[in-house]
Amino acid sequence: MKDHNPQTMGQQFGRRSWAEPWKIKMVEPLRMISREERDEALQEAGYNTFLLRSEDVYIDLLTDSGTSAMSDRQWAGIMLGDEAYAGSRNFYHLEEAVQNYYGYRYLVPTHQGRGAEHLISQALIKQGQLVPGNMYFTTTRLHQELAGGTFVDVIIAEAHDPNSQHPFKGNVDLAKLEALIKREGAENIAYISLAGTVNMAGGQPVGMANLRALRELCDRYSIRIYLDATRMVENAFFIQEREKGYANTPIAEILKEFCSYTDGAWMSAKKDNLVNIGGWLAVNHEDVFAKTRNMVVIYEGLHTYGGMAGRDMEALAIGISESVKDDHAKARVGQVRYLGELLSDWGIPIVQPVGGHAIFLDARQIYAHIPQDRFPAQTLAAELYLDSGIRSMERGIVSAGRDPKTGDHRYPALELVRLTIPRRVYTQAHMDVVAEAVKAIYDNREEVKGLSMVYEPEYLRFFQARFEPLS
Ligand code: PM9
Repeated sequence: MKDHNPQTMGQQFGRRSWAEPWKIKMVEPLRMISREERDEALQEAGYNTFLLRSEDVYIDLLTDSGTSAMSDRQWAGIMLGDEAYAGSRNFYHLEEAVQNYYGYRYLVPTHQGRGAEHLISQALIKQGQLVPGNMYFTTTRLHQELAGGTFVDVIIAEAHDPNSQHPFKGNVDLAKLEALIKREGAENIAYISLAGTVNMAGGQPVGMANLRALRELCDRYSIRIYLDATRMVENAFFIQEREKGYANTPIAEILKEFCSYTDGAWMSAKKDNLVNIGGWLAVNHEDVFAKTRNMVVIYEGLHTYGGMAGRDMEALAIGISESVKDDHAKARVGQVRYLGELLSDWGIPIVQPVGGHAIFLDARQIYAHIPQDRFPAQTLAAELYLDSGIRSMERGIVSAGRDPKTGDHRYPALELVRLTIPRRVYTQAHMDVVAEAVKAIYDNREEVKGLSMVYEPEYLRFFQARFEPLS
């Protein structure tokens, strides 16, 4: 049995205990509706947690995207919005923050991450090219496909194994990548699509040594590396914790060094950067900047706001500076880990090691009797809501979608439910309530039969698909 004494648990962070480096100034009431009402809400939502009304949710662990609590400084920044159409001073603050903390030369603001994914994919991918990367992400891969590319997974094999304890499961398999380059030719590779703390693998980090070796390999073949920096601060935390030589390096420095080995990054600022809306693309090459800066005016807005209000950009600039602080990152990952350790101590199968932003329940193991095309993870997310009002997200066969060439379901090795922890929002007591609810579902696992899909949209089906329970 592991130790859940907060005092001793904290010792892993080098002091007696960890605690959030903030106190609460404003609260929002939570509401728990009855089981009958939850049953009705779930039916209305077609057993898809994305289709629930948030008012019907008690603890919302759907996502850490846009769900952070902003600080008093960020809210003060909102009042300093310069809402000029062009040249808002808040844009220049944001540009400075990205240059200072991520180190890239040029900035193109976007309304959120997928806006930036759209620009970089359209700018860099030629029809028929391959885009190797460390595991797919839903919106990222779709934009790469819509631009004419094909994503190729070159993550290490351990990433597909929920029980592997590899400290850097987000690493690229360099031998696999080099074999692909040799087979297909470097000219047929658009760029490397590298993600920090790989979302679909369970929030698993990439090591600095792996990235340095990747850079060296890519330099030999003149291939560029673009980074999905969405949760890169959390990746930097894991490097500080696990990689030799970084224990005394501040997270901000690790982040900047990591980015320095890449040619640019896209960002969903709704995660690490602690805002409710926003995104950006930042690059080092002037030609890529010129192209994407021109495209942004077609799809997002003028190049000095890219779909954000001036006030959003100010809150984002401040959020970036707060997000890279060591205390913040330790408390953020510490809370996720607290929940993970409670669940693993009760024998509930989760992806190991616990990642940066979420606990991933292993639905394949929990519902071993439900075949993957009866959507075990979707079923588990629905059951958890029904039991406790807790909202989570499917990250398995539904999220993986269909192969655009064959039209068949993609069958990912990982069939997971994500309990995603918003930043600076819930307390340790909420985590206890969540753990107890998951335990109740786990104890009842034999009773559950699975779902059938009765409506399937063409793109990113997990957002809007509808299901019915199998009897
Ligand atoms: N991620 C998440 O809940 C939002 C909803 S699911 C599409 O995890 C990465 C690694 C993400 C991500 C969004 C995006 C897209 C890019 N990369 O949602 O458009 O996790 O801001 O960012 C979600 P936007």
